[in-house]
Amino acid sequence: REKRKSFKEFPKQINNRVVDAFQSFAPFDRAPVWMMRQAGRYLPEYREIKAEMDFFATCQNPFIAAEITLQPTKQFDIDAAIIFSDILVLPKMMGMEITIEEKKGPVIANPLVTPDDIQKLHPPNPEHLEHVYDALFLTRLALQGKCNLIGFCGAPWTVFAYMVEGGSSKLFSKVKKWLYLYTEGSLQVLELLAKESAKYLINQVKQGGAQVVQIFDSWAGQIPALDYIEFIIPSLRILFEDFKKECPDTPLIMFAKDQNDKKVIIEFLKLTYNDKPLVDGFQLDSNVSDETLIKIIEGNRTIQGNLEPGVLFGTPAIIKKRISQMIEKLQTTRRYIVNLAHGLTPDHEVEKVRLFVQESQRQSKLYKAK
Ligand code: 1CP
Repeated sequence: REKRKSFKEFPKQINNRVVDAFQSFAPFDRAPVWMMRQAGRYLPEYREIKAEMDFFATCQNPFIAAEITLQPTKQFDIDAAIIFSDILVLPKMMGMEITIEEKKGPVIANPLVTPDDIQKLHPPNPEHLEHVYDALFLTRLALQGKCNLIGFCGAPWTVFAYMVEGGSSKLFSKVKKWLYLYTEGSLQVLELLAKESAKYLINQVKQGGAQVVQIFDSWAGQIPALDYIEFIIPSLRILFEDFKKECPDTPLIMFAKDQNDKKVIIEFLKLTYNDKPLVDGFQLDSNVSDETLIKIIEGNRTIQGNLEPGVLFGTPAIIKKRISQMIEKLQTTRRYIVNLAHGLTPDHEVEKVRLFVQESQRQSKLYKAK
């Protein structure tokens, strides 16, 4: 940590494809490729580490977190590493008692039940997040410029949903009750999370060396576009603006899963600071309409996505066909990053994932040459 704080310069960037995908003038041989949840239980080398350690313990040990982050970069020729951590690390440091359980996923012992519980929340002690910046720093050094490094956080709405539901949910009825009944309290928590998330991302960039950041709003699609625009985008705006004031040149990717309605995208496109976009790119799920794509391309923003991860359970023939269709559709812009529509899961096979990476690169090159 001492070394990190007095550090001056990272290794020269050899492969900058992901960052370049945010600039139309950068040279282009093929689209970059990385995958959400590329570090995780489908990798035997991850399971080996996890067999002996609790999930948050792996996140909190910078050396282990960096090692897990690097695992997929050793398996595949990918263009980005995403730091191994979780969207629940931040609320854990703000007073929520969170554990990750084997079959259940996240479990929160003290969820927010009524607005009186908001008092339980406090800004994180900055010391308690330093391990994330340490892990990023170690990863960035170890990558030696061979690919870009991505930092991330959960979006306020998705993190709030876990804080209220107490874990994973099917109905999201508790958080919906909060939003429509305790609206004022909900907006207060969303704003607090937005401000703390911005600081967290700024530190990931300035202290850890993250080169791009992504915001995961995995449960964005649980409410209609109207409510997302009225209640959720204002807190996201605070997050984006606070971040861009400090890191104007770091690309920001928004993932509002199942919320790619054209109306929502237009709201995101309108958000600017000093005449520069606040959202530089959109991670898209597989249900995106042509209208939405056109808006993003006209707005000169980057597209990331969007192969349904289930396709990778299929035969090589269907995997190749769906990749080809995705590239024909999305690589019409130079600002394109190949990814899945959502994360890899423990049942994915390493060889199919390898086929996805190799085939995407091959077809992207061919398409470009056309
Ligand atoms: O490789 C990577 O992508 C980096 C690591 C990463 C990321 C980006 C992890 C590790 N989690 C996340 C983000 C995250 N965490 C999201 C947003 C992305 C998404 O929608 O998938 C969400 C919703 C979570 C919450 C969470 N944490 C879940 C999902 C539960 C649910 O409600 O469906 C789970 C299972 C966790 C624990 C977790 N985080 C990461 C891993 C590898 C795991 C599994 C732990 C294990 O059993 O090994």
